[in-house]
Amino acid sequence: MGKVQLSPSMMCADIFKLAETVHLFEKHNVPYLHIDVMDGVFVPNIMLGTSEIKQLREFSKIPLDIHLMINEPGDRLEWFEPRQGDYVSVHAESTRHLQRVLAKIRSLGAKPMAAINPATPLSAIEEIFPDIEAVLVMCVNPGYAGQKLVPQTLDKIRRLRNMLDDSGFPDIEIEVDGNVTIENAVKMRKAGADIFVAGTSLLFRPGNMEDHILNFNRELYSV
Ligand code: S6P
Ligand code: MG
Repeated sequence: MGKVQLSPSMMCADIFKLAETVHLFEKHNVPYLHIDVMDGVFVPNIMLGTSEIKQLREFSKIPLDIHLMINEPGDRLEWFEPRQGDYVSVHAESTRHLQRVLAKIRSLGAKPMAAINPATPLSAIEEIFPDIEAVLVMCVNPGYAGQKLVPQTLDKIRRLRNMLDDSGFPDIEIEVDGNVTIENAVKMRKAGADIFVAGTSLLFRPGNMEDHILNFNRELYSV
């Protein structure tokens, strides 16, 4: 298992406080900014696009964790100008040629990640372990913030961690996305998660964001 890493979900951020929010993430060495890209077709919502990504890149050096919830992502990868240090995740359900799209992400210089919805079995990705650096386990159905954990995804994280370790890929990281509260994050960590997408359940909940970061660090680093 790798180290605990936070990836704040920027679609949950208050756009009027964006600068101070990103500065706070820099102060606390947050390793990624999670960028949800939704096309209104693969998921029933439309979210962050190329101009937000460009502006964030100009403002901060924090690598991006670009979560593509769009149909046929392979045709549009260049739009997001993937960089070294970034993660780009594509859904196994969104393309007929998952391996080709993952290989293209690598050829563009970023780290490929395969994403799976709660209903998608682990067998959908077991053949492409050599092509990825991480798996994104969706713990809610993608499309919206503020949803409740699909409970069986906890055991799925555990089975995935075992499958990765047993098949010789112990360095592949597991990212979890959806309803990552402190309480759920502790369970997800025990199951084998490394990267935690922090939305309205964690950093963007009411209260002081810096306290939420410190509290997460305190609770998670001791698990
Ligand atoms: C959902 C998206 C996520 C959300 C995040 C929100 O489709 O992929 O990244 O932004 O899950 O977090 P929360 O805590 O509101 O569920
Ligand atoms: Mg996401």
